Amino acid sequence: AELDKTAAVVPESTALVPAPVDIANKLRYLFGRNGDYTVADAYQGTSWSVREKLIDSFNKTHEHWKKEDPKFIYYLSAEFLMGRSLINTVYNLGLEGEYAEALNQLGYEMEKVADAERDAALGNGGLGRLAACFLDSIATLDLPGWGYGIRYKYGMFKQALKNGYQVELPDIWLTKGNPWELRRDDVKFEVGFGGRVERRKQGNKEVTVWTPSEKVVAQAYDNPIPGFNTPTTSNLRLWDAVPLTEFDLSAFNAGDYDRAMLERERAEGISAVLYPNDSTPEGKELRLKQQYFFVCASLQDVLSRFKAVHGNNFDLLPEKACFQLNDTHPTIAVAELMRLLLDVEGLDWDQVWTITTKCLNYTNHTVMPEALEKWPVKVMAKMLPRHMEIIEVINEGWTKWLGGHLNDLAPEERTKRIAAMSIIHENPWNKEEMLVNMAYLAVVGSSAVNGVAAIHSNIVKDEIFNDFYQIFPSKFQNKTNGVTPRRWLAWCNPELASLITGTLGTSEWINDTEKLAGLRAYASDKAFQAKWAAVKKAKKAKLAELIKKVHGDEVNQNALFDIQIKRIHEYKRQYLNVLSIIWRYKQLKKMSPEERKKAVARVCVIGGKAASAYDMAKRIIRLVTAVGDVINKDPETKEYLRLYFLPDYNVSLAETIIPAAELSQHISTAGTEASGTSNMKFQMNGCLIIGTWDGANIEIAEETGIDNVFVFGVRAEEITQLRKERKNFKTDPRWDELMRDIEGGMFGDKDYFKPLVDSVNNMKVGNDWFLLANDFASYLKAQEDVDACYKDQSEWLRRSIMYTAGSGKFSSDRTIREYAEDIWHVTPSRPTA
Ligand code: C3B
Repeated sequence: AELDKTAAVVPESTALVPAPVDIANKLRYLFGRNGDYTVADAYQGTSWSVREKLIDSFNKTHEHWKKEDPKFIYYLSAEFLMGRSLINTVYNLGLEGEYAEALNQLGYEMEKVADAERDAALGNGGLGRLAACFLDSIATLDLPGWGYGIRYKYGMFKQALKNGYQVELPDIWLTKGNPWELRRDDVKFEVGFGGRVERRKQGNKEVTVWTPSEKVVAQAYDNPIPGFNTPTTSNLRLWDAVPLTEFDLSAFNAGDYDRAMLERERAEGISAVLYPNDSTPEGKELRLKQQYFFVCASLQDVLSRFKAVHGNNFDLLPEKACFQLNDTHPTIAVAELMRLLLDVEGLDWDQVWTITTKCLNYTNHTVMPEALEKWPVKVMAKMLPRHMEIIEVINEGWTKWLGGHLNDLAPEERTKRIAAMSIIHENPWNKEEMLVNMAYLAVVGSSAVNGVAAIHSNIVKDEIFNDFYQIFPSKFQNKTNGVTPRRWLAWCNPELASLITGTLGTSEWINDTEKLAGLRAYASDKAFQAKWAAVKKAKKAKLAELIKKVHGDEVNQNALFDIQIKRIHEYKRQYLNVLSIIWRYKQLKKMSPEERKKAVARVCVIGGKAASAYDMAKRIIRLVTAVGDVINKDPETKEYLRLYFLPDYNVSLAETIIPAAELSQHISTAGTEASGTSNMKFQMNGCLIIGTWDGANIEIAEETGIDNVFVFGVRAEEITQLRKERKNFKTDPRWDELMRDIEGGMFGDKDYFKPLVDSVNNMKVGNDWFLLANDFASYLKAQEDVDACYKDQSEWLRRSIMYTAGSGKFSSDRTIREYAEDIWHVTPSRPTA
């Protein structure tokens, strides 16, 4: 009999149920709670209630896109550093009034409730957070687009301090369930590894058959991504690895429990942990497995949707789908898309190569030469034998084509150039070993290659990929990074946002940050400056509260709040910051109490994680805590100078720290930081910058007015020469003094700090690769300029306002528009509200 389908039509979800009732409902039926809620309960009830509105919006958007069949952009990334979702979802969906009111009725404050959420920390740092900001902008701009990645069971490790040293604890983030995801039990794909490759005759055609020795299943989880001020809700699809057969029953029945569990463990191991490395790769096999796992599942998923609509008309694929490779991590996509179209769909090589290169694009995020991933041919051939074959054929074609193209060169020069550009090449450190250069594969296999800030894109063209640039100049582009002004200004700093909205007479700046330029007219207005200062003061009080909670100390809230938060890395030079803090301390010690009263007081905060195997970075953390231990207790100076390391720096901590910052430090050696993105977040929040002429600092200075920024240090063009001259470099006497202090045990732990001193101070070896000693004097001078400026509060506030006013360019909406127009060729498609 026909079922009456109308009987099953669900009314517009919970829209009809008042939010407080809905929250109580969720708590009762999902968690078995009846009144007497904790804050954690309030968070659960609220988020499960909000989730339904999110899913309504998600469904509407996807119904619309299904009908319209627009071209999609798929952002392939091993990392998505999403942070918390409740506030962002409520605000992006425009539900803040309703839910704040509902929570009030239940006796809770939204802010406290939001604090009960754990961060989704499926990323290391800048690269992962950029991917998250991009998703926010893609949805906000109504662009048909999804993110694709891995649903790590354990995200970025939790950092704790033990006696001042970093210890790493697992990030067990899924134990209480995750209201922001939807498991798609109908979306699963098999992913194989290892095994053998055979040719078989099929009719008069020879086909290639790969029989993997190991198979796992990729299980899809959707994470809806709400845009702001639009009905569009897009998607981040993350893959979880599960065993093919849930449980090997025969082995279990035979009493072999261990073997039965083996397959499960092996499969689950693939999506178990995020590699905690930032800007340097981990050459571990499991890492390649992770990369292939999510790329393979994502491409199968896209192809299966494409086929459902367009059948086998694969020439149409580049008009319906394009993929952005977020760094080299997903580069195996070049070989995988080839394989799927060749072996599974049975197309010809030339056709497949054209389709593949039209669909793929690659973003480079770092110039660190060691960070360009290279996999041993042996490893690749064993784990992905068919892909290795395909890469070999790609490389044969490529080097042959190069040979013809470089016809004009002398034979010797030509051979050298081809060898230098070969995707497969010798390991320079071990001639026995051949490597697959993933960055070269990405450049050859993509339509567009881009860097992430103007200076970085020039280094990409002129240095790292110069040979390729000479051959394909039009392939190379710049896309200066951006950050979402929703999370990083409007939602994390509502006080400043409302001052801006009140002053500009509109909140349109949230989606059109160029409008922030209107603040320039008020930069010197004393009354406006006073309001601006009051917001900063309130945010500083919040950070002071946090410091109190973590370290038990009250800090001087009139002091300059001076912040450096980012991954700990030698090239980012937290060490240089500490040296200048020690110098400041020593100067304060020499002063009379009267002189001290005239000094600018500072509260210095450093935060960031060190990769677990990065020994030098861990020593730097210990130096920060050891110096802090001395300074913060000194009764003579503690009113004027403090240094705190804030442990477990993550997205939500950044949302508290950045609005409170008055000075932020972006002091990488020129030419080493591809872009930086926290610099943009600080700028938006009216925080002054002390920085080198590096990454996006340059563009930020241009937009803010160079005179408003404390720029110091050598320029990128000088670096190569200066490194050569290191052995003859004459260090500043103040530098020598500080080296002696640390070496002499002024902060204890002499032996532990010795390698730190040696790394920058052993002139015989000519080290100090990141040129701290070269920039030391100009850095101290820039710090003096900071003090002088801070003494003139009106000038300081004028600059602060000019920062926010000049931040329009750094919205990720601008960045995404540029990607959409110049690389992806996707256009907005908005569902009706
Ligand atoms: C980072 C770079 O170190 C930053 O300069 C840049 O702003 C961001 O990427 C985003 O483009 N990066 C990273 O976090 N991890 C890598 N593996 C490589 C670069």
